[in-house]
Amino acid sequence: SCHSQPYRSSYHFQPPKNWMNDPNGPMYYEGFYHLFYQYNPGGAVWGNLTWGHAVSTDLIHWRDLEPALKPDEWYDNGGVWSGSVTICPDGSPLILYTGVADDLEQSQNLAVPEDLADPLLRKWVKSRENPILRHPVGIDKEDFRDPTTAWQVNDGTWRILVGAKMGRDGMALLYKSEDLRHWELDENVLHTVPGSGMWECLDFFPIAPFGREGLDTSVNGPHVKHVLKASMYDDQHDHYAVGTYNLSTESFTPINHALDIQHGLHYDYGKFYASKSFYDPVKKRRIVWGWSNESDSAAQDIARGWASLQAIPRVLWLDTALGDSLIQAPIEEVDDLRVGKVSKTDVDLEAGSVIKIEGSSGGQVVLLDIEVIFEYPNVSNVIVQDYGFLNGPFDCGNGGSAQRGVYGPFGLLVLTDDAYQEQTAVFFYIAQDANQRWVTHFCSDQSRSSLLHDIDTTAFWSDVRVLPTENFLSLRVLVDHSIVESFVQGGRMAITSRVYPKEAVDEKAHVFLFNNSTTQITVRSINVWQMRSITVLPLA
Ligand code: DQQ
Repeated sequence: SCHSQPYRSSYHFQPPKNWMNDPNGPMYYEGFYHLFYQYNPGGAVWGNLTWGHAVSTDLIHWRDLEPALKPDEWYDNGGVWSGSVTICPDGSPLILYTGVADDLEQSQNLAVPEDLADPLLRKWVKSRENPILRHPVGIDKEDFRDPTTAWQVNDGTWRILVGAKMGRDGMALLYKSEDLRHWELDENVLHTVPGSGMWECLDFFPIAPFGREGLDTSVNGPHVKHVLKASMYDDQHDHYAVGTYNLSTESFTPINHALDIQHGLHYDYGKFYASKSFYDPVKKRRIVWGWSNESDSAAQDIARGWASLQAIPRVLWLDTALGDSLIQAPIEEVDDLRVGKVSKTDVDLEAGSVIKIEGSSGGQVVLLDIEVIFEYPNVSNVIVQDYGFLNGPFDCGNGGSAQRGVYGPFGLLVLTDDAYQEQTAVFFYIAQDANQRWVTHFCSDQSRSSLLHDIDTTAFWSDVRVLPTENFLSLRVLVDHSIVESFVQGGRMAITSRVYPKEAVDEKAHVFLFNNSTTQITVRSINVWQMRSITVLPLA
């Protein structure tokens, strides 16, 4: 194309053109990873939803195929919406998805591959029994969607969840089946939270008590914990809780953090929504995909001809040090893209200093993988186990990286030009709360990221739990043109942001360490890798 496309991603998935939103039904089948996604074949805005389809052997290099499901039946004419894949005991995959009828009624529907011998599974057949689930009494026809992957319990019967709301109460409706085709609403809802609004794209899966290995969706037992994730329509964030799944009461109970908008845990405190996980039997891991929406105007999306990308696939495991939350890390396949490493150790960052990471100029500096470890500054009483601090005195939205405290802000400037006209700051800020306890915060500040207008430059932040044994703060940042993904303290929290620099593009984008606090900060180590460039291949 003659138009320059500085914001298209390289190693983050996006289709060759048009609109994309939620990841749907990710799975592994006969040598290929499959990713389906909400896709508008007709343009760069939300609408005409089909299931786009792409395949890969390594979750990094993708080939885009023709859409797997199109709106062509009375029950899905208004859109083939989100859903999941279940791998049946015979190894064959089955899609459950939400169809939207012309009158906006949402129903759950089933589709199976036409030819199981085709590892690309290019053709899918909708069941003649569709719709297999209509909205129950008490649930509005427009509040009933996004079926989960099914799991099988001890007696051989199956379960799924469907997101819903009753009044203002978001809930996970539980359905039972003997054959994965005929489903009955259980008298219990798996979980509900008063006042939380509509729950979209539910995800429910087991998690091992120790180690990084993932569990297949039907695994259960006395030591297994479960994760329930709800994409909350009201605040457009993916909320989750680690808890216990009690089969006799068919209920889920969070261990510590309630699954609510005000106090709950997020997968990501930035732009990451409608996520969907799957079990990868090849590398025995649970991987989650999440949608990262644009932050600029629809007019700009239309002019560019595309909108949205998928965050890098993340491996999930239990944070055993805390026991009530997850660790997220980019899949290890990302490391294979690393070239041209620049390293430094023991860097003293004087109060008020900015240090350019030499060697980060030239080449593909808009494609980076950065790992940095700071010494934890010598504050007293740094142990803060409490959560629910989001309304505390630190407010990153008010000044962002231009604030000045004793122990923050310090961190990185990425996609930043030499004159600092444009800078995306990802940084730590350690401050005392109302009870004089030191709390570590992390912020992704987009407020000075672009000279362009019509861009949402909201800052994203949250607190980070730091254990008494941790005398460091770690940060990993993936940069890919218009996406900046930060993984903090080994993946204990994450923030994804979208940025659109005008000047700090191509060879004019640089990386800096900065310390705007009044105290010297020590960088134990920093590694910056440039990443090889990749493009999604269109339909052959
Ligand atoms: N997106 C889909 C719905 C889902 C929403 C429609 C979440 O199925 O609830 O595109 O982003």
